[in-house]
Amino acid sequence: TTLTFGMAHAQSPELSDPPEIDGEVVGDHGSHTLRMGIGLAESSPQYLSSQYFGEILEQRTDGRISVNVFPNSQLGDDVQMLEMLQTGTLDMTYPSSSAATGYVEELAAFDLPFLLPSREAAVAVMQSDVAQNMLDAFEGTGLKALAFSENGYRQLSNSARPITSPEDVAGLDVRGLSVRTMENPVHLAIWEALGANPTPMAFGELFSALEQGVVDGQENPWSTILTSNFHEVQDYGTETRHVYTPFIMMLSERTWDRMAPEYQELVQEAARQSAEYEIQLSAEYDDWSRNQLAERGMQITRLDDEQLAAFQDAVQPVYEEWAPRIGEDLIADIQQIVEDSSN
Ligand code: TF8
Repeated sequence: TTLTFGMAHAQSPELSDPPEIDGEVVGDHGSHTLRMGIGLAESSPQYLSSQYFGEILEQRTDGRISVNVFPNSQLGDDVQMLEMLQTGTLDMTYPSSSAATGYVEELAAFDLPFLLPSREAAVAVMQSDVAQNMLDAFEGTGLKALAFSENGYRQLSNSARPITSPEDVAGLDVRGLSVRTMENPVHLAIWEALGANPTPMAFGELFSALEQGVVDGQENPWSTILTSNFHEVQDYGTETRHVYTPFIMMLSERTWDRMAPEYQELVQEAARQSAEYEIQLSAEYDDWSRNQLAERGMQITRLDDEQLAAFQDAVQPVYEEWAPRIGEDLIADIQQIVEDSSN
């Protein structure tokens, strides 16, 4: 055995093994090598479940379909990679739903703050007909949307000061926090409502922007903050849980159209199975990541009910502006699913 010194921290939590792959090997319909670009690092649930997706396809086609996963935004960012899928220069990607609202506007419902109060509620919504309709609505965009999974609850990190209230974000006698957001109008509205100075930016540029102080902070799930090493350049974290962001596994429609129907069915099934696994991994990562970040020196604030309510009140204008545009009926349907899921 080799003893590794200086390994003060575990690299990942106790993670569930991927579910066993079963099912027959399907018939020979030729070979496909699928290139898949993702935003996050090799240690992320996004990467681990993408690898699992590839294993399912390899096993069930005797290696005729294989998947090469390119992590760390090395092929581009969510928005860029979606465009690459449209033109057929990339086969697959795994963006946040927030990056795809330009194709299917209804997806912006997921960007509304404090809409999904629990992971159970979020999963119920992602498995509902409402969500399936959103995936189906990609028809004709050049993108085949395969399955929803979990990016997760977004939390605020920054390098300037501990944040416990919207006033801390806005800054009374100091300047407001500059916060990097995704390139999504609802997220911009959220951070404007909180008094921040929001700056939309591609995820791939974020680490160096934080490092160089181009922005003070950003917001992402604890697991992303950890696996992207943001704690090296961000001293403070606040558990705001202000938005639950889904991921969507995406395939280029051009690639899809080149596949035999039996392969298409298999790809769809493998996407669902790996999405389920990703949600499980993401849940296992979440609290563990917050504790790891604390151990690595990030000062983490958990908000009590009153403090959380102050954030919820401050973002009410986002609903007033955006609910009519996204669709009141759609939002009501989602709220109904949330309510049913807690009974
Ligand atoms: C963001 C998103 C991203 C993911 C990933 C890069 O902040 O949360 O972390 O979509 O693909 O841009």
